[in-house]
Order: sequence, then structure tokens, then C-alpha cells
Amino acid sequence: MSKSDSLVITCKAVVCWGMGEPVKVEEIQVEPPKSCEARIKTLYASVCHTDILLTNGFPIPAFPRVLGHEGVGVIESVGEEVTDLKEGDLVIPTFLGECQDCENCLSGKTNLCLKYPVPFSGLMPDGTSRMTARGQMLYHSFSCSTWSEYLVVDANYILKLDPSVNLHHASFLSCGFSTGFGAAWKEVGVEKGSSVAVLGLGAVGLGAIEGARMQGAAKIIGIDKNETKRTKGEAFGMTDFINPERDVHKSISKLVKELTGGMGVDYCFECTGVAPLVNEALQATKMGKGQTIVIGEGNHATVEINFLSLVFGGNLKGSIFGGLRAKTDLPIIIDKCKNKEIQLDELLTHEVRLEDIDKAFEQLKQPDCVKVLIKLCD
Ligand code: CXF
Ligand code: ZN
Repeated sequence: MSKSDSLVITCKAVVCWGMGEPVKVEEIQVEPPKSCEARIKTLYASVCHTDILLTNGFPIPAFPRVLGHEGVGVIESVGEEVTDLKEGDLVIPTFLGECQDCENCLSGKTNLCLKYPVPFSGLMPDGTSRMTARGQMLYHSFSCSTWSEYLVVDANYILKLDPSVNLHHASFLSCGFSTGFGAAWKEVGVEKGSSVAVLGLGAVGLGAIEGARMQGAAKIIGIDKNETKRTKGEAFGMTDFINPERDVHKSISKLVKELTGGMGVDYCFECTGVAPLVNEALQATKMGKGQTIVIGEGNHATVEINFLSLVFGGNLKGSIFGGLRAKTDLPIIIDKCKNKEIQLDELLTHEVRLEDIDKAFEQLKQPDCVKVLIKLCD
């Protein structure tokens, strides 16, 4: 890294140059923050399935793009209008803000702030980028780009952390795990004694299991075609496990019903992002009152669902970040993690340095992989 007179920082970052192309570690230039922005030095980042989707053009094809939206770092510098952050503060960038004043924030019904929305364009709120490589403008990943040694983020999308937090855990809490946890806790508020099924036991699914356990669910069924996820699920509170590949002649919804006296579950969390599984999740819930929560993202434009399941009172709901409000709810989860009410050590299965990001993409294919941590500090 070198600092030039203009305060532009040259550093390393992971860039995807085009749709479906392999990522490359590049030297990039990161501009100083504008008045309401901060520049963050990344300490740790992590891989979320959405990063893979981004290389394939989700949510819109915007290339070249610096990847990464999970991470933790320290403030390197702030713009002149930023008063609540200073150099050296430990922070996580959040991909959605919370103004606490717009119609949505005041509604208490959604975390989709209207003033600080998820920047799907991959640009800063003023419509520009703070990064270039080889003279070419680079898109951000939502509000941030954590697979870079430095990134510039609008201060409204930054959460200050207590420095005693475990840095690996902080990175994991910035997206995947919190999404699942929030869905069970905030989005639907799983009730004590209820039954829950979770499709896909990656970090999002394990978060949903942990959230359901914390809410007092009596039965938590984890579903994954990968047998090694059985022990992971149990570590977070899963009570039953279904490996659908062991019974290929039965649908997932049938297998769930067999475990619930033919009734189905009160809540089913779809965390795989595989389109046909949304319908399976819906059919696995109790007639008339079951709730299906879609939190796994896929690149599919549409999902096909059974008409009768809806007519018979099925409830289908989706959310971003598990319905968590970035400023109000996320700190509560981080505190639970600090107090060891939530144990995240089991999530970490692989670690790479930023320059070895290729290995991370390989590690993701391994059956035991849950979270790949990217180390950017010494
Ligand atoms: C994504 C979903 C789209 C908005 C940004 C975050 N979720 C998780 O990776
Ligand atoms: Zn994510």
C-alpha cells in the first residue's frame, strides 16, 4: 500500500471484470472519502454466497466490480461532515442503512429504509464510485466492497463496534448468519414451542436454527443433502436432520410432514436460493397458518408455487438481512455474541489471505465448508 499526495490509496482488491469471469487480485486506487463518507481499512472479510451471484450478474450486471460485502475494519479517515466516527474506530459496513425517520423505518414492519436503501447500483449514493483500476471505474458491491484492503462507505451505512468483539465473528455477523438469525427472531418471531424447518445449512440456515432455538422452538428440523452439516446443525440447536438424498423418492415436504405427524411445520426457512425449493418449503408448512420465509438468494427470475397451497392459507414471505434494522437490531446480535449467548466458532471452516482468493472459491465447493474467512491484517 502506498499513500500519494492526493490521498488516493493504492492497494489490493478482488475484482470481477465481467459476467461469469474468474476473479482477479488487482492493484486498485481508492479515493479519499467525500464529506459524508469514511474510508475503512479492512481487517477481516468473509465469503457469502451472494458474492458468487454477483460474479454472475446479480442483482444487475455491473462490471468491473470489487467484491465482498461481509467484513470488519477500522476507520482510516472521515469526511468533514462525519461527526460520529473517527480514525481508529472499529466498524462494520452495512449494506442497508436505517434513518429511523422515513415511512418504512417508522412503520416497524420492514427494515428497508427509504432514505438509505440497499445500493443495488453498486455506486455511492451520489451515483459515483470511489475505486478505479487501470484507469477504469470499478463498481462497489452494494454499499461496500470488503474484499479490498481499503473501501469508502457512506457513513450512514457504517456501524461502530465495541473493540472487544471477536473480529472473525463480527465479519460473519455482517451478513449471512445474522440474516438467518434475524429471520427467526425479527422477521417472523418464532414462538416458544413451535416447529421449524430450515432448508440449507450454510451460515444463513445455521443462523435461522440459532434464532429459532433462542426463541424457544421445540422442534428444529435441519435439511441438507450434505451429511457433514448434521453436526453443524446440532451445534446450533437443530433437533432433527433430514438428508433428502437418502430418500430420493420422497419430496422434502413429505419428509418434513413425516417428522411432524403429517401436519408440517409452523415455520419453514428457505435458505438455499434454489427456486423449486421455495414451493417445497411452502408445502412443508401447516395448512392455514404455517409461514414460509425465503431468505436464500438465487439468480432465478421467477419461482413456481402451488396455487392451492396459497388458497389454503399458506403464507409466503421474503426479506433482506432477515428483517434486521442495521442500527437497532444488529448491535443486539453482536452483544449476544460478545456475551457468548451465541457461539460462532463452529462457523469458521476455512481461512485464506486476500491474495489467495482463488482458493476460497475452491474451498466453497468442499462439503465441510461453512464460512471462509479472508484475512487482510498481519
Ligand atoms: C444480499 C441481498 C441483496 C442485498 C444485499 C445483501 N443478501 C445477502 O447476501
Ligand atoms: Zn451476504
